[in-house]
Amino acid sequence: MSHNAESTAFRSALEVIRAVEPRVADAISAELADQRESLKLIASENYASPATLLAMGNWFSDKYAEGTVGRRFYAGCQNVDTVESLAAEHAKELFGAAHAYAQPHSGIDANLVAFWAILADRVESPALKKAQVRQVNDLTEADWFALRRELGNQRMLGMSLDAGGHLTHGFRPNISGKMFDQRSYGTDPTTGLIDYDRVAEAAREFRPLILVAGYSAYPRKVNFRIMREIADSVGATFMVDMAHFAGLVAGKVFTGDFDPVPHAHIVTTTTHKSLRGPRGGLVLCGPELADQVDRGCPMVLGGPLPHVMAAKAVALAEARRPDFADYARRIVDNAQALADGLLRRGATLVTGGTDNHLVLIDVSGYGLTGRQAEQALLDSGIVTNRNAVPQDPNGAWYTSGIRIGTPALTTRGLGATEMDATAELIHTVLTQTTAGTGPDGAPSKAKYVLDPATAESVGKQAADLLTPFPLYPEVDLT
Ligand code: DSN
Repeated sequence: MSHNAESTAFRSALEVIRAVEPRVADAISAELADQRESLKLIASENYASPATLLAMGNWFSDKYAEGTVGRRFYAGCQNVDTVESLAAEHAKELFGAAHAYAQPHSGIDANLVAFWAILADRVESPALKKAQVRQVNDLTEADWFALRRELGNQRMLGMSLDAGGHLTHGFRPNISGKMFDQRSYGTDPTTGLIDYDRVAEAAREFRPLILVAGYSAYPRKVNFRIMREIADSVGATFMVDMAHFAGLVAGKVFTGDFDPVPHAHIVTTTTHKSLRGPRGGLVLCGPELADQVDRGCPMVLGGPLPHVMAAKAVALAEARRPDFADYARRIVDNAQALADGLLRRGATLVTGGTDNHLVLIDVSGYGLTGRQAEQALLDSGIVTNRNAVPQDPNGAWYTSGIRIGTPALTTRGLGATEMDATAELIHTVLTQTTAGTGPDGAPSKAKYVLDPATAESVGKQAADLLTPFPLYPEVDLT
Protein backbone atom coordinates (compact mmCIF):
# COMPACT_ATOMS: atom_id res chain seq x y z
CA MET A 1 0.00 0.00 0.00
CA SER A 2 1.39 3.35 -1.04
CA HIS A 3 1.04 6.36 1.28
CA ASN A 4 1.66 9.13 -1.22
CA ALA A 5 -0.90 11.97 -1.37
CA GLU A 6 -2.61 10.79 -4.57
CA SER A 7 -3.14 7.23 -3.35
CA THR A 8 -4.42 8.42 -0.01
CA ALA A 9 -6.78 10.93 -1.66
CA PHE A 10 -8.36 8.49 -4.13
CA ARG A 11 -8.50 5.62 -1.61
CA SER A 12 -10.20 7.85 0.95
CA ALA A 13 -12.67 9.15 -1.62
CA LEU A 14 -13.61 5.61 -2.63
CA GLU A 15 -14.03 4.61 0.98
CA VAL A 16 -16.47 7.48 1.55
CA ILE A 17 -18.43 6.64 -1.62
CA ARG A 18 -18.43 2.91 -0.82
CA ALA A 19 -20.17 3.60 2.48
CA VAL A 20 -23.16 5.01 0.56
CA GLU A 21 -23.34 3.09 -2.72
CA PRO A 22 -20.62 0.45 -3.03
CA ARG A 23 -21.51 -0.28 -6.65
CA VAL A 24 -20.47 3.21 -7.65
CA ALA A 25 -17.14 2.85 -5.83
CA ASP A 26 -16.64 -0.50 -7.55
CA ALA A 27 -17.43 0.98 -10.97
CA ILE A 28 -14.94 3.81 -10.41
CA SER A 29 -12.22 1.32 -9.42
CA ALA A 30 -13.13 -0.92 -12.35
CA GLU A 31 -12.83 2.01 -14.75
CA LEU A 32 -9.28 2.67 -13.59
CA ALA A 33 -8.44 -1.02 -14.01
CA ASP A 34 -9.98 -1.09 -17.52
CA GLN A 35 -8.15 2.05 -18.59
CA ARG A 36 -4.88 0.71 -17.22
CA GLU A 37 -5.26 -2.46 -19.28
CA SER A 38 -6.37 -1.10 -22.64
CA LEU A 39 -4.32 0.21 -25.50
CA LYS A 40 -6.31 3.41 -25.87
CA LEU A 41 -6.07 4.90 -29.33
CA ILE A 42 -9.24 7.02 -29.27
CA ALA A 43 -7.99 10.27 -30.81
CA SER A 44 -10.27 12.43 -28.65
CA GLU A 45 -9.40 10.91 -25.26
CA ASN A 46 -6.57 11.39 -22.80
CA TYR A 47 -5.69 10.94 -19.12
CA ALA A 48 -6.06 14.04 -16.94
CA SER A 49 -3.63 14.49 -14.06
CA PRO A 50 -4.62 13.49 -10.49
CA ALA A 51 -4.62 17.21 -9.57
CA THR A 52 -7.11 17.93 -12.36
CA LEU A 53 -9.32 14.99 -11.36
CA LEU A 54 -9.25 15.90 -7.69
CA ALA A 55 -10.14 19.54 -8.38
CA MET A 56 -13.55 18.31 -9.62
CA GLY A 57 -14.60 16.30 -6.57
CA ASN A 58 -15.64 18.96 -4.10
CA TRP A 59 -18.24 21.45 -2.87
CA PHE A 60 -17.91 23.76 -5.89
CA SER A 61 -20.38 21.29 -7.36
CA ASP A 62 -22.98 22.61 -4.93
CA LYS A 63 -22.88 26.21 -6.12
CA TYR A 64 -25.10 28.01 -8.62
CA ALA A 65 -23.26 30.82 -10.41
CA GLU A 66 -25.30 31.84 -13.46
CA GLY A 67 -23.94 34.96 -15.09
CA THR A 68 -20.24 35.62 -15.31
CA VAL A 69 -17.37 36.82 -13.11
CA GLY A 70 -18.51 39.80 -11.06
CA ARG A 71 -22.01 39.76 -12.63
CA ARG A 72 -23.85 36.81 -11.12
CA PHE A 73 -27.53 36.07 -10.64
CA TYR A 74 -26.68 34.50 -7.24
CA ALA A 75 -25.01 35.77 -4.12
CA GLY A 76 -21.94 34.20 -2.61
CA CYS A 77 -20.03 33.47 -5.81
CA GLN A 78 -16.69 34.97 -4.75
CA ASN A 79 -14.84 31.65 -4.82
CA VAL A 80 -16.41 30.65 -8.12
CA ASP A 81 -15.23 34.03 -9.45
CA THR A 82 -11.72 33.08 -8.32
CA VAL A 83 -11.60 29.76 -10.20
CA GLU A 84 -13.41 31.05 -13.28
CA SER A 85 -10.99 34.01 -13.46
CA LEU A 86 -8.00 31.71 -12.98
CA ALA A 87 -9.15 29.39 -15.75
CA ALA A 88 -9.68 32.36 -18.08
CA GLU A 89 -6.34 33.96 -17.18
CA HIS A 90 -4.41 30.74 -17.77
CA ALA A 91 -6.24 30.23 -21.08
CA LYS A 92 -5.45 33.76 -22.24
CA GLU A 93 -1.77 33.41 -21.35
CA LEU A 94 -1.46 29.93 -22.80
CA PHE A 95 -3.08 30.72 -26.13
CA GLY A 96 -2.26 34.43 -26.43
CA ALA A 97 -5.94 35.36 -26.59
CA ALA A 98 -7.47 38.70 -25.61
CA HIS A 99 -10.50 37.09 -23.98
CA ALA A 100 -11.35 33.63 -22.64
CA TYR A 101 -14.66 32.20 -21.44
CA ALA A 102 -14.28 29.07 -19.33
CA GLN A 103 -17.90 28.10 -18.73
CA PRO A 104 -18.97 25.86 -21.64
CA HIS A 105 -19.75 22.36 -20.41
CA SER A 106 -18.65 20.70 -23.63
CA GLY A 107 -17.45 21.39 -27.17
CA ILE A 108 -20.99 21.58 -28.51
CA ASP A 109 -21.84 24.14 -25.85
CA ALA A 110 -18.75 26.17 -26.70
CA ASN A 111 -19.80 26.17 -30.35
CA LEU A 112 -23.33 27.26 -29.46
CA VAL A 113 -21.92 30.15 -27.43
CA ALA A 114 -19.78 31.14 -30.43
CA PHE A 115 -22.72 30.87 -32.86
CA TRP A 116 -24.83 33.07 -30.62
CA ALA A 117 -22.06 35.65 -30.20
CA ILE A 118 -21.53 35.84 -33.97
CA LEU A 119 -25.25 36.09 -34.74
CA ALA A 120 -25.73 38.79 -32.13
CA ASP A 121 -22.70 40.70 -33.39
CA ARG A 122 -23.23 40.37 -37.10
CA VAL A 123 -26.88 40.11 -37.99
CA GLU A 124 -28.44 43.41 -38.92
CA SER A 125 -31.55 43.02 -36.83
CA PRO A 126 -33.48 46.08 -35.67
CA ALA A 127 -35.55 43.76 -33.47
CA LEU A 128 -32.40 42.38 -31.82
CA LYS A 129 -31.09 45.87 -31.17
CA LYS A 130 -34.39 46.72 -29.50
CA ALA A 131 -34.18 43.51 -27.45
CA GLN A 132 -30.71 44.44 -26.28
CA VAL A 133 -31.43 48.00 -25.23
CA ARG A 134 -34.92 47.50 -23.78
CA GLN A 135 -36.33 45.13 -21.28
CA VAL A 136 -37.48 42.10 -23.27
CA ASN A 137 -40.96 42.59 -21.86
CA ASP A 138 -41.28 45.73 -23.97
CA LEU A 139 -41.02 43.82 -27.25
CA THR A 140 -44.22 43.31 -29.17
CA GLU A 141 -45.27 40.06 -30.83
CA ALA A 142 -44.24 41.64 -34.15
CA ASP A 143 -40.77 42.40 -32.72
CA TRP A 144 -40.35 38.77 -31.66
CA PHE A 145 -41.48 37.53 -35.04
CA ALA A 146 -39.00 39.84 -36.78
CA LEU A 147 -36.21 38.81 -34.44
CA ARG A 148 -36.70 35.12 -35.20
CA ARG A 149 -36.90 35.80 -38.92
CA GLU A 150 -33.78 37.98 -38.93
CA LEU A 151 -31.63 35.64 -36.85
CA GLY A 152 -32.80 32.40 -38.45
CA ASN A 153 -31.49 30.84 -41.61
CA GLN A 154 -28.11 32.59 -41.64
CA ARG A 155 -25.39 30.91 -43.71
CA MET A 156 -22.57 28.74 -42.44
CA LEU A 157 -19.78 27.12 -44.44
CA GLY A 158 -17.89 24.32 -42.67
CA MET A 159 -15.93 21.18 -43.41
CA SER A 160 -18.10 18.21 -44.33
CA LEU A 161 -18.42 15.39 -41.86
CA ASP A 162 -17.00 12.73 -44.18
CA ALA A 163 -13.97 14.91 -44.92
CA GLY A 164 -13.27 15.07 -41.19
CA GLY A 165 -15.41 18.01 -40.05
CA HIS A 166 -17.43 17.90 -36.86
CA LEU A 167 -21.15 17.35 -36.58
CA THR A 168 -21.61 20.76 -34.93
CA HIS A 169 -20.27 22.49 -38.04
CA GLY A 170 -23.59 22.22 -39.81
CA PHE A 171 -24.22 18.48 -40.09
CA ARG A 172 -27.96 17.98 -40.53
CA PRO A 173 -28.63 15.69 -37.51
CA ASN A 174 -27.13 18.40 -35.27
CA ILE A 175 -28.90 21.64 -34.31
CA SER A 176 -26.24 23.59 -36.27
CA GLY A 177 -27.43 21.96 -39.49
CA LYS A 178 -31.00 22.90 -38.71
CA MET A 179 -30.56 26.46 -37.49
CA PHE A 180 -28.17 27.49 -40.28
CA ASP A 181 -28.47 27.41 -44.03
CA GLN A 182 -25.36 25.26 -44.31
CA ARG A 183 -22.97 24.27 -47.03
CA SER A 184 -19.78 22.29 -46.66
CA TYR A 185 -16.37 22.12 -48.23
CA GLY A 186 -14.67 18.76 -48.66
CA THR A 187 -11.17 17.63 -49.48
CA ASP A 188 -9.40 16.95 -52.76
CA PRO A 189 -10.45 13.43 -53.89
CA THR A 190 -6.88 12.57 -54.94
CA THR A 191 -4.78 13.97 -52.10
CA GLY A 192 -7.38 14.01 -49.32
CA LEU A 193 -6.16 17.53 -48.45
CA ILE A 194 -8.17 20.73 -48.08
CA ASP A 195 -8.14 22.53 -51.41
CA TYR A 196 -8.12 26.20 -50.37
CA ASP A 197 -9.04 27.37 -53.88
CA ARG A 198 -12.19 25.25 -53.69
CA VAL A 199 -13.00 26.64 -50.24
CA ALA A 200 -12.57 30.19 -51.62
CA GLU A 201 -14.82 29.33 -54.55
CA ALA A 202 -17.51 27.88 -52.27
CA ALA A 203 -17.28 30.99 -50.06
CA ARG A 204 -17.63 33.30 -53.08
CA GLU A 205 -20.70 31.43 -54.29
CA PHE A 206 -22.38 30.95 -50.92
CA ARG A 207 -21.29 34.11 -49.06
CA PRO A 208 -21.56 32.65 -45.55
CA LEU A 209 -21.97 34.69 -42.40
CA ILE A 210 -19.67 32.17 -40.66
CA LEU A 211 -16.74 30.26 -42.10
CA VAL A 212 -15.81 27.36 -39.79
CA ALA A 213 -12.47 25.56 -39.77
CA GLY A 214 -11.54 22.68 -37.52
CA TYR A 215 -12.04 18.95 -37.59
CA SER A 216 -12.32 15.73 -35.67
CA ALA A 217 -10.88 13.37 -38.27
CA TYR A 218 -8.59 15.31 -40.62
CA PRO A 219 -5.00 14.16 -40.12
CA ARG A 220 -3.29 17.31 -41.37
CA LYS A 221 -2.58 20.90 -40.40
CA VAL A 222 -4.93 23.63 -41.57
CA ASN A 223 -3.55 26.94 -42.82
CA PHE A 224 -5.62 29.38 -40.79
CA ARG A 225 -4.05 32.44 -42.40
CA ILE A 226 -5.42 31.39 -45.77
CA MET A 227 -8.80 30.52 -44.27
CA ARG A 228 -8.98 33.97 -42.66
CA GLU A 229 -8.19 35.59 -46.01
CA ILE A 230 -11.05 33.61 -47.54
CA ALA A 231 -13.40 34.70 -44.75
CA ASP A 232 -12.34 38.33 -45.15
CA SER A 233 -12.83 38.20 -48.91
CA VAL A 234 -16.55 37.49 -48.42
CA GLY A 235 -17.09 39.36 -45.16
CA ALA A 236 -17.57 36.20 -43.09
CA THR A 237 -16.71 35.76 -39.43
CA PHE A 238 -13.94 33.18 -39.15
CA MET A 239 -14.48 30.61 -36.40
CA VAL A 240 -12.07 27.78 -35.57
CA ASP A 241 -13.03 24.75 -33.51
CA MET A 242 -9.65 23.50 -32.27
CA ALA A 243 -11.10 20.87 -29.93
CA HIS A 244 -8.91 18.09 -31.30
CA PHE A 245 -5.63 19.93 -31.61
CA ALA A 246 -5.78 22.48 -28.76
CA GLY A 247 -2.92 20.62 -27.04
CA LEU A 248 -0.76 21.05 -30.13
CA VAL A 249 -1.52 24.78 -30.16
CA ALA A 250 -0.85 25.03 -26.41
CA GLY A 251 2.41 23.10 -26.82
CA LYS A 252 3.52 25.37 -29.70
CA VAL A 253 3.66 22.56 -32.23
CA PHE A 254 1.16 24.48 -34.35
CA THR A 255 2.51 27.99 -34.75
CA GLY A 256 2.38 30.79 -37.34
CA ASP A 257 -0.20 30.06 -40.05
CA PHE A 258 -1.23 26.89 -38.21
CA ASP A 259 -2.06 28.55 -34.88
CA PRO A 260 -5.74 29.55 -35.13
CA VAL A 261 -5.75 32.12 -32.33
CA PRO A 262 -4.10 35.06 -34.18
CA HIS A 263 -6.15 34.40 -37.31
CA ALA A 264 -9.68 33.58 -36.17
CA HIS A 265 -12.31 35.98 -34.86
CA ILE A 266 -13.37 33.31 -32.40
CA VAL A 267 -11.91 29.96 -31.33
CA THR A 268 -13.65 27.16 -29.47
CA THR A 269 -12.22 24.03 -27.93
CA THR A 270 -12.83 21.20 -25.56
CA THR A 271 -10.43 20.88 -22.67
CA HIS A 272 -10.21 17.10 -22.39
CA LYS A 273 -8.65 15.93 -25.65
CA SER A 274 -5.02 16.72 -26.54
CA LEU A 275 -5.19 19.56 -23.98
CA ARG A 276 -5.44 16.87 -21.24
CA GLY A 277 -7.83 18.69 -18.92
CA PRO A 278 -11.28 17.88 -17.50
CA ARG A 279 -14.28 17.24 -19.77
CA GLY A 280 -15.46 20.69 -20.81
CA GLY A 281 -15.28 23.56 -23.26
CA LEU A 282 -13.65 26.94 -23.69
CA VAL A 283 -14.11 29.95 -25.98
CA LEU A 284 -11.37 32.42 -26.97
CA CYS A 285 -11.99 35.66 -28.83
CA GLY A 286 -10.99 39.27 -29.31
CA PRO A 287 -12.55 42.22 -27.46
CA GLU A 288 -15.24 42.79 -30.10
CA LEU A 289 -17.03 39.49 -29.36
CA ALA A 290 -16.19 39.30 -25.65
CA ASP A 291 -19.43 40.81 -24.31
CA GLN A 292 -21.62 38.49 -26.35
CA VAL A 293 -19.51 35.46 -25.43
CA ASP A 294 -19.84 36.34 -21.74
CA ARG A 295 -23.63 36.17 -22.14
CA GLY A 296 -23.23 32.43 -22.81
CA CYS A 297 -24.96 31.69 -19.51
CA PRO A 298 -27.94 31.97 -19.34
CA MET A 299 -28.31 32.73 -23.07
CA VAL A 300 -27.18 29.31 -24.25
CA LEU A 301 -25.77 27.44 -21.26
CA GLY A 302 -27.20 26.11 -18.04
CA GLY A 303 -25.58 27.02 -14.75
CA PRO A 304 -21.79 26.84 -14.85
CA LEU A 305 -19.95 23.87 -13.37
CA PRO A 306 -17.57 25.59 -10.95
CA HIS A 307 -15.91 22.31 -9.96
CA VAL A 308 -15.02 21.72 -13.62
CA MET A 309 -13.81 25.29 -14.03
CA ALA A 310 -11.53 24.69 -11.04
CA ALA A 311 -10.16 21.64 -12.84
CA LYS A 312 -9.77 23.63 -16.07
CA ALA A 313 -7.67 26.17 -14.15
CA VAL A 314 -5.44 23.36 -12.85
CA ALA A 315 -5.06 21.68 -16.25
CA LEU A 316 -4.39 24.98 -18.05
CA ALA A 317 -1.73 25.80 -15.43
CA GLU A 318 -0.16 22.41 -16.21
CA ALA A 319 -0.26 23.14 -19.93
CA ARG A 320 1.70 26.34 -19.35
CA ARG A 321 4.64 24.35 -17.94
CA PRO A 322 7.62 23.76 -20.26
CA ASP A 323 7.16 19.96 -20.20
CA PHE A 324 3.78 20.31 -21.92
CA ALA A 325 5.53 21.49 -25.10
CA ASP A 326 7.62 18.32 -25.01
CA TYR A 327 4.44 16.27 -24.54
CA ALA A 328 2.77 17.97 -27.51
CA ARG A 329 5.81 17.33 -29.72
CA ARG A 330 5.82 13.64 -28.72
CA ILE A 331 2.10 13.31 -29.58
CA VAL A 332 2.90 14.22 -33.20
CA ASP A 333 6.12 12.16 -33.30
CA ASN A 334 4.14 9.15 -32.10
CA ALA A 335 1.33 9.68 -34.62
CA GLN A 336 3.91 9.87 -37.40
CA ALA A 337 5.69 6.74 -36.15
CA LEU A 338 2.35 4.92 -36.04
CA ALA A 339 1.46 6.13 -39.54
CA ASP A 340 4.87 5.07 -40.89
CA GLY A 341 4.53 1.64 -39.27
CA LEU A 342 1.10 1.14 -40.83
CA LEU A 343 2.20 2.37 -44.25
CA ARG A 344 5.23 0.06 -44.25
CA ARG A 345 2.88 -2.85 -43.59
CA GLY A 346 0.65 -1.90 -46.51
CA ALA A 347 -2.19 0.05 -44.88
CA THR A 348 -3.96 2.84 -46.78
CA LEU A 349 -4.10 6.09 -44.82
CA VAL A 350 -6.29 9.03 -45.71
CA THR A 351 -3.92 11.78 -46.99
CA GLY A 352 -1.08 9.24 -46.84
CA GLY A 353 0.03 10.11 -43.31
CA THR A 354 -0.38 12.69 -40.59
CA ASP A 355 1.01 15.91 -39.24
CA ASN A 356 -1.13 16.09 -36.14
CA HIS A 357 -2.24 13.65 -33.43
CA LEU A 358 -4.42 11.33 -35.52
CA VAL A 359 -4.28 8.78 -38.29
CA LEU A 360 -7.24 7.69 -40.39
CA ILE A 361 -6.94 4.17 -41.82
CA ASP A 362 -9.10 3.31 -44.82
CA VAL A 363 -9.89 -0.32 -43.96
CA SER A 364 -11.72 -1.09 -47.20
CA GLY A 365 -8.41 -2.48 -48.53
CA TYR A 366 -8.67 -5.19 -45.85
CA GLY A 367 -12.18 -6.03 -47.08
CA LEU A 368 -13.73 -4.66 -43.88
CA THR A 369 -16.06 -1.89 -42.83
CA GLY A 370 -15.01 0.45 -40.06
CA ARG A 371 -17.49 -1.21 -37.77
CA GLN A 372 -16.06 -4.69 -38.33
CA ALA A 373 -12.51 -3.41 -37.89
CA GLU A 374 -13.39 -1.48 -34.72
CA GLN A 375 -14.95 -4.53 -33.07
CA ALA A 376 -12.17 -6.92 -34.12
CA LEU A 377 -9.59 -4.51 -32.69
CA LEU A 378 -11.60 -4.17 -29.50
CA ASP A 379 -11.69 -8.00 -29.14
CA SER A 380 -7.90 -7.77 -29.30
CA GLY A 381 -7.53 -5.18 -26.55
CA ILE A 382 -7.08 -2.20 -28.89
CA VAL A 383 -9.60 0.60 -28.39
CA THR A 384 -10.25 2.76 -31.47
CA ASN A 385 -13.32 4.20 -33.14
CA ARG A 386 -14.74 3.79 -36.60
CA ASN A 387 -14.95 6.92 -38.70
CA ALA A 388 -16.12 7.87 -42.16
CA VAL A 389 -13.47 8.47 -44.82
CA PRO A 390 -14.01 11.07 -47.55
CA GLN A 391 -16.88 10.09 -49.90
CA ASP A 392 -17.45 7.04 -47.70
CA PRO A 393 -19.65 4.45 -49.46
CA ASN A 394 -20.58 2.95 -46.08
CA GLY A 395 -21.92 6.16 -44.56
CA ALA A 396 -21.42 7.49 -41.04
CA TRP A 397 -22.68 4.39 -39.20
CA TYR A 398 -20.74 1.48 -40.69
CA THR A 399 -17.99 3.64 -42.24
CA SER A 400 -14.84 2.54 -44.06
CA GLY A 401 -12.34 4.02 -41.65
CA ILE A 402 -10.68 3.58 -38.30
CA ARG A 403 -9.50 6.73 -36.53
CA ILE A 404 -6.57 6.35 -34.17
CA GLY A 405 -4.82 8.98 -32.10
CA THR A 406 -1.82 9.23 -29.82
CA PRO A 407 -2.56 11.80 -27.04
CA ALA A 408 -3.46 9.15 -24.45
CA LEU A 409 -0.64 6.67 -25.10
CA THR A 410 1.83 9.57 -25.22
CA THR A 411 0.66 10.62 -21.75
CA ARG A 412 1.49 7.09 -20.58
CA GLY A 413 4.98 7.50 -21.99
CA LEU A 414 4.91 5.18 -25.01
CA GLY A 415 7.26 6.21 -27.81
CA ALA A 416 8.24 5.41 -31.39
CA THR A 417 9.28 1.79 -30.71
CA GLU A 418 5.94 1.03 -29.10
CA MET A 419 4.11 2.83 -31.94
CA ASP A 420 5.74 0.52 -34.44
CA ALA A 421 4.73 -2.48 -32.32
CA THR A 422 1.19 -1.06 -32.16
CA ALA A 423 1.12 -0.76 -35.95
CA GLU A 424 2.10 -4.41 -36.16
CA LEU A 425 -0.72 -5.44 -33.80
CA ILE A 426 -3.31 -3.39 -35.72
CA HIS A 427 -2.08 -4.79 -39.01
CA THR A 428 -2.24 -8.36 -37.67
CA VAL A 429 -5.84 -7.94 -36.52
CA LEU A 430 -6.97 -6.28 -39.75
CA THR A 431 -5.33 -8.89 -41.99
CA GLN A 432 -6.64 -11.78 -39.90
CA THR A 433 -10.24 -10.51 -39.79
CA THR A 434 -12.70 -11.30 -42.56
CA ALA A 435 -16.16 -9.90 -43.24
CA GLY A 436 -18.96 -12.11 -41.95
CA THR A 437 -22.45 -12.85 -43.22
CA GLY A 438 -25.91 -12.30 -41.82
CA PRO A 439 -28.36 -15.12 -40.87
CA ASP A 440 -29.52 -15.33 -44.50
CA GLY A 441 -25.96 -15.75 -45.76
CA ALA A 442 -25.90 -12.23 -47.24
CA PRO A 443 -22.76 -10.09 -46.71
CA SER A 444 -22.93 -8.16 -43.46
CA LYS A 445 -21.40 -4.77 -42.73
CA ALA A 446 -21.28 -5.55 -39.01
CA LYS A 447 -20.43 -9.25 -38.64
CA TYR A 448 -16.84 -10.38 -38.86
CA VAL A 449 -14.73 -13.45 -38.27
CA LEU A 450 -11.56 -13.35 -36.20
CA ASP A 451 -9.99 -16.44 -34.67
CA PRO A 452 -10.30 -15.96 -30.87
CA ALA A 453 -6.75 -17.30 -30.48
CA THR A 454 -5.46 -14.44 -32.63
CA ALA A 455 -7.48 -11.90 -30.64
CA GLU A 456 -6.15 -13.35 -27.41
CA SER A 457 -2.56 -13.37 -28.60
CA VAL A 458 -2.76 -9.74 -29.82
CA GLY A 459 -4.47 -8.73 -26.57
CA LYS A 460 -1.62 -10.29 -24.60
CA GLN A 461 0.98 -8.47 -26.71
CA ALA A 462 -0.93 -5.19 -26.29
CA ALA A 463 -0.94 -5.69 -22.51
CA ASP A 464 2.80 -6.46 -22.55
CA LEU A 465 3.41 -3.27 -24.49
CA LEU A 466 1.71 -1.28 -21.73
CA THR A 467 3.42 -2.98 -18.77
CA PRO A 468 6.49 -0.68 -18.67
CA PHE A 469 4.19 2.37 -18.83
CA PRO A 470 1.79 2.15 -15.88
CA LEU A 471 -1.20 4.48 -15.99
CA TYR A 472 -1.50 6.76 -12.95
CA PRO A 473 1.57 5.17 -11.33
CA GLU A 474 1.09 7.53 -8.40
CA VAL A 475 -2.35 6.04 -7.63
CA ASP A 476 -2.34 2.80 -5.66
CA LEU A 477 -5.85 1.76 -4.63
CA THR A 478 -4.86 -1.43 -2.79
N1 DSN B 1 -16.65 12.97 -29.88
C1 DSN B 1 -15.53 13.79 -30.25
C2 DSN B 1 -14.56 13.02 -31.08
O1 DSN B 1 -14.39 11.86 -30.80
O2 DSN B 1 -13.94 13.58 -31.96
C3 DSN B 1 -15.94 15.03 -30.92
O3 DSN B 1 -17.19 15.44 -30.52
